[in-house]
Amino acid sequence: MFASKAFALFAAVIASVSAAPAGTPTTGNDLVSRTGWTGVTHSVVVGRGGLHFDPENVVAEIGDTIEWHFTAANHSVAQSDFAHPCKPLADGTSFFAGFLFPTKEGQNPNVYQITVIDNNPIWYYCPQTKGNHCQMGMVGVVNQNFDSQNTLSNQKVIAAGTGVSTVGTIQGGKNGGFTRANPNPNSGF
Ligand SMILES: *[C@@H]1O[C@H](CO)[C@@H](O)[C@H](O)[C@H]1NC(C)=O
Ligand SMILES: [Cu+2]
Repeated sequence: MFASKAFALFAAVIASVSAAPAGTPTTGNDLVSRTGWTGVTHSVVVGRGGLHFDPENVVAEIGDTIEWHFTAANHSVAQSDFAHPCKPLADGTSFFAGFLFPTKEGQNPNVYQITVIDNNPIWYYCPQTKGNHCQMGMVGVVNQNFDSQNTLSNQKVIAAGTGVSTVGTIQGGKNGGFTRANPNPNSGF
């Protein structure tokens, strides 16, 4: 029952992703004009060192860009919240990069970017279900609240006990995420 529901979600995701071809900015540019663009980009390398985001903890200002570079395997990036890792946000506003970055070696020619629109922590995960990447600790955060118990190590404990990962159906979400050709090939390396 659960598995077929997850499959239906994946089918919906694939349909929505193909409607927004790789390299086509969608809502990202609108967000930049609304938040004010700082010109600062934080690169995160996906899959370096195994099931890991590197760095997995980023501190960013409003208007900064977070840019994920995908190395070998078939990873993605999706937004969750601290209490519910490996799942999209309940209100449907998560970003999800899609499974558009399968890579045999080196890094994928495309990156995925979001814009930081407020000071709230942004928790995210790799939703790859083959190998349970999120449950294995493939989670990351932007602007963690360092004064709270919501730490990355606690997030990994909750993720380890979470059932099969699911994803939302939109690529951009409230952070205006979009896929584009890699503008900074060596950034993060
Ligand atoms: C990547 O992973 C997704 C989700 O598991 C899967 O649907 C897709 O077929 C995979 N792509 C490749 C090229 O292996
Ligand atoms: Cu992964």
